[in-house]
Amino acid sequence: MILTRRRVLEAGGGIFAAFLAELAAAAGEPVEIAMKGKADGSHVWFDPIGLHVKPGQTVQWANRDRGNSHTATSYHPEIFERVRRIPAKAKPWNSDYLLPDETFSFRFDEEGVYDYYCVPHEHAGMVGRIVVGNPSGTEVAAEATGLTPLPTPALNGFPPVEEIVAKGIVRRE
Ligand SMILES: [Cu+2]
Repeated sequence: MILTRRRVLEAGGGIFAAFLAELAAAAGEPVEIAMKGKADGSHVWFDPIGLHVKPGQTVQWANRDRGNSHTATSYHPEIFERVRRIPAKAKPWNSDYLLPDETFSFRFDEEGVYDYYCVPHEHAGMVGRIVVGNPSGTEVAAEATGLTPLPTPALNGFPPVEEIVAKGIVRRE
């Protein structure tokens, strides 16, 4: 495992969980993305919201929110007829509803940018982005007739690809 000096310094000054996730990502081990929410349900989010992994790496989503069910669902025409926001050759996924402490795993083989959302909380901006490898840019399919576009809070939620690649992990609460 090789971590750059900058990344080690950043992690040392940050949150330990993020450091562990970064170590796992660097080692090609499964990385957890938590589904979180405030106790009163006023805010829900993926933590981290942005994650950089290697091709072939597995990501596990875990519902760490006592008060809500969540999903991790890729933007893809085959799943709820959504605009595709994952690489053209990639397989779409849908965790279905995860109850508190339930998990779902998916292996990312194709290099590229993957955008996903939580079905019941997309309109609250509960989305996430995973960058696999070092893609040349965000590949988003052209708007196609009959597919449901993203609501504005979702569109505004994705961290920039460059930020994810630079930091490895992007957290926003
Ligand atoms: Cu949710």
